[in-house]
Amino acid sequence: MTSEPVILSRTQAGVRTLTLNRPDKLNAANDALLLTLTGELEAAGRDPEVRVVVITGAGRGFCAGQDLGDVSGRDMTFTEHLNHTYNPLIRTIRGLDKPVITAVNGVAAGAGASLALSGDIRLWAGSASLIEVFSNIALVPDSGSTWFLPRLVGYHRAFELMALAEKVGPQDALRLGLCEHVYPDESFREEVQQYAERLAARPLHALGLTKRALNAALNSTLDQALDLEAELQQLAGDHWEHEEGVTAFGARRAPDFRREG
Ligand code: T3D
Repeated sequence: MTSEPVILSRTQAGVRTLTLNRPDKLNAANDALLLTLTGELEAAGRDPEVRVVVITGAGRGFCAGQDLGDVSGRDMTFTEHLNHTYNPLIRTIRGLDKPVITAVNGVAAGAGASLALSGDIRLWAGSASLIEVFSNIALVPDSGSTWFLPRLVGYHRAFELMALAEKVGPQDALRLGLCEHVYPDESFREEVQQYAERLAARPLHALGLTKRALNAALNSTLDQALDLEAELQQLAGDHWEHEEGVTAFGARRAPDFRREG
């Protein structure tokens, strides 16, 4: 008997789409899903064909967090489990030197909410929602939610969302800065692909350095940020992409950042 893969992978026009594929459970995460997703992200990072990664969910959910059916009888402590599964996943997303889009097609709950927030760009469908559901089962928000959410909405709003586990819908998510765009359900997957292709045409090396600088700046002083910008600007300025951008500007044509330098 062959079972369905927990992660579906497809590449189109430089965009690798990784789809969480446990739709009957709203893509609740088991270890196989988490470890496979991390491995797929690492592989996408190494693959020169891939310029942008999209993470989305099959069916009506994005990710309902930890599969609660998988917890009892586990031979790991919570700490060990987080360090083995969720934490490497979130670190891989933030550390990848390619843009990662989280395409939130439906409910994102618990660690699924953290995953939804972890993308460089967060695109939501009209029926998407986010719930910091952890307190419903008397757990602490994990997988980065305590880091992402207060930076987006401030301490007090973050605490309230976590304490009351209230559902945030797309309009509130836009207002609060939890997502960049909301698209209708019917055209969501096409809109995500179009957006990702737009991003894929941008200078990949420079975007990777930009991501590195922004991630570092979230935890640095202005002086440290200025120093890192100066260092990374040298790497960007020495790269063929920069020459292509300047040449294209002078020639009054669109730059071609997809060609190999
Ligand atoms: O290392 C560690 O273990 C610690 C890490 C923790 C990380 C976490 O993520 S803790 C939080 C775990 N997640 C939850 O507590 C969420 C539980 N689910 C819900 O609260 C609700 O399902 C939703 C709000 C997400 C969606 O509600 P609704 O009404 O749209 O759907 P539903 O009917 O509740 O769920 C549909 C099916 O998915 C249902 O199965 P059934 O009855 O049709 O066979 C339901 O049991 C299943 N499902 C949903 N979430 C989970 C799940 N099955 C297993 N685990 C889930 N998390």
